[in-house]
Amino acid sequence: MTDTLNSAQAIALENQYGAHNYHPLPVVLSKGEGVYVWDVEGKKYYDFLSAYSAVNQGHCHPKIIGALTEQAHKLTLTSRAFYNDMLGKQEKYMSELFGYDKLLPMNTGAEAVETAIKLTRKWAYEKKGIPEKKANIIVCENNFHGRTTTIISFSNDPDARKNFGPYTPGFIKIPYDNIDALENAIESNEHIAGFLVEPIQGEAGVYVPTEGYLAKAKALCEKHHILFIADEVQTGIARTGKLLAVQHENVKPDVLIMGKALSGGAYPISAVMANDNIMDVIKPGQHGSTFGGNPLAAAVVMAALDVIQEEKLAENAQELGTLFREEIEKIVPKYNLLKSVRGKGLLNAILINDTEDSDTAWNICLKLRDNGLLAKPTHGNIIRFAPPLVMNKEQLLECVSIIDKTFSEYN
Ligand code: IF1
Repeated sequence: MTDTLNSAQAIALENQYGAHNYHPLPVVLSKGEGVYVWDVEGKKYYDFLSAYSAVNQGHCHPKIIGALTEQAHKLTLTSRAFYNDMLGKQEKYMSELFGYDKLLPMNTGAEAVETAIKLTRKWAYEKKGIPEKKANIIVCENNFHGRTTTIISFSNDPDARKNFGPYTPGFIKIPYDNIDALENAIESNEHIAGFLVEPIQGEAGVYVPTEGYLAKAKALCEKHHILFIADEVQTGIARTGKLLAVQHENVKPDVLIMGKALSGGAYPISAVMANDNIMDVIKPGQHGSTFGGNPLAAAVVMAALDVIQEEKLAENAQELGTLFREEIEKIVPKYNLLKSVRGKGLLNAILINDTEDSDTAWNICLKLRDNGLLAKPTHGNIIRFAPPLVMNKEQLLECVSIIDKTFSEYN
């Protein structure tokens, strides 16, 4: 079926033939370029979601697409049963850029989180001396780390976990951004192997922790010989104004998890990085995946990381993020519905003056769509705003005026 569909036809096909595991905003996109996307009727929008921070480099970045297409004509997949000429280059590139001895390449963010959990447990048994099957990993309430059965086992989101049991044991939940809670959990539980944390809780509603939280948490982990595991799948790759969000506090995780914008949205790529003393517990045949470490991903990720550095996207995110929050703060007093704005770099959220289970944020996103800006609520009263990091000042100010106009029309 290659004939062009209109929006209604495309939506009808998905409703009939697709699992209903999403409730998308009613817009059908067919083209993307930089900060813009177009629907099948040709209407142009600003993309203020960036596929949940996977398209940091902008839609269809020519350098990334060029690398993808060039490699696609050569060799796309060999499996790891053999070597390929691209993976070593990617591993060296990322080892030097992020400052770790080793990279374990995977495909999705959840796969990388699962990999980090397996790595931490194995390290705990073989290096820390925790009795087998007794390792505990501390996680935070309102976390989002993916949707596999083990990961949702430590979620407290009923939608993410209900009726998917039985659940994987070995996780201890504590409140986010609470150092005392972390210290208490470490001191009142035995066999702690790691602490898995999002430097900013994205899905929970862009919760930026108190300045110093990550550094204090890392220090506690060091003191108690516990691995500090940073999930930078959403906050990484320049999104918050630094290459990694943990760098705002000069924290070096023991285990670093990345995904999404590692590829600029052109290909599923994720990664776990650690130094040899941790990564060497994984021996041949103990972990992997069919596509993990494929040459096509390697070509894409090196181009995507080049773009981040060449176009100084972290610096741009830092500058435009500050401008965005300043400009939104100016319009907050105008609207009862507009409670506040928070975030770091170009990972921001607007809090709506309504309840979490209301549909106000959704309805506002429908109006934003009509006014040419695409965003999605994370909860009934929180709208995440995360444009591609290639946005310029004029475009950002135009988006602020679209948001202002939308709230003025909403009643
Ligand atoms: C969905 C949320 C965001 C992530 C962090 C790991 C993963 C994610 C911090 C897993 C993925 C995605 C998943 C996607 C929507 C989106 C999302 F709303 F689900 F929670 F961004 F906030 N760690 N987040 O944010 O990576 O396996 O998806 O590649 O599932 O609806 P993945």
